[in-house]
Amino acid sequence: MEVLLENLLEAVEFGKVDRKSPYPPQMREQDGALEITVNALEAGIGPQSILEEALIPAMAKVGKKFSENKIFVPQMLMSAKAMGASMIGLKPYFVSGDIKTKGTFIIGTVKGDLHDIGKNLVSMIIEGGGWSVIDLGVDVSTEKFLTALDENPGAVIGLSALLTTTMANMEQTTKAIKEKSPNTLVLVGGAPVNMDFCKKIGADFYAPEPQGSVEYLNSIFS
Ligand code: B1M
Repeated sequence: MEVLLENLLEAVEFGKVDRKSPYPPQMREQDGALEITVNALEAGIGPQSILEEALIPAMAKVGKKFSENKIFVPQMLMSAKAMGASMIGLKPYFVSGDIKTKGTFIIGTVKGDLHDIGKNLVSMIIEGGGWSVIDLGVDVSTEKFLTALDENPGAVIGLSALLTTTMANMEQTTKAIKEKSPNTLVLVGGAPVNMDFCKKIGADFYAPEPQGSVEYLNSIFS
């Protein structure tokens, strides 16, 4: 049983999606996250254990290696793909409520901004950290964030911006969220954003990379 969880952790950490995937070369001909998850469920390993003992630690390792510049965007995307393959098997348990998440994280790239590569990485690392993620996509209006918050009371909001011109929209959205719901946590990030800007607009936390965001969330919702 433990071997399956160890193998799954390794498959996600190194981005082995399924058996037929040629990546990474050193794991060729081995089962990937897809098959190992099916085998683990069939062996009676609970979905919560799969999440907590394999996927979350795998993504924590990936996030740490990325923040230490030991791996780069392509490797991170392969790990995201592998995690996605595992999640296919776990999805029914999320839907039925058999898997408990730490909370809901609503993320989007702010209005006027179409950059989504960084936002997708943040989304994936936070999901891998045990959160239920609602990804609103790109060019997300303030109204759309507010509606999503109405539908998911208690959720944390994450805003991404890559353009200096759209940082103004990040400020507008943050202010609207805080006005409507002062206790809602707002996390911000993206290349032109920094901690000074975060404080100036009244957001709660800025992280330069995804791992910082998930560590902040874990410190608050442990
Ligand atoms: Co655009 N673009 N782009 N672009 N683009 C930049 C951002 C730019 C710096 C390039 C440049 O001029 N050197 C520049 C911005 C200049 C500025 O504002 N100061 C720029 C521009 C000007 C533009 C257009 C205006 C170009 C034009 O049309 N004239 C246009 C704008 C379109 C729009 O958004 N309305 C545009 C368009 C595009 C493409 C569509 C072609 C494409 C985006 C494709 C896509 O995302 N699907 C694109 C790309 C790829 C880039 C660059 C080259 C790469 C961005 C990226 O994906 N980086 C970028 C130049 C560069 O950065 N070298 C550039 C990789 C990604 C992993 O990093 O997004 O920073 P990043 O995310 C990081 C962190 O920032 C952090 O975690 C991630 C992982 O570490 N993070 C968070 C991000 N969000 C976070 C949220 C958090 C926490 C952390 O909490 C919630």
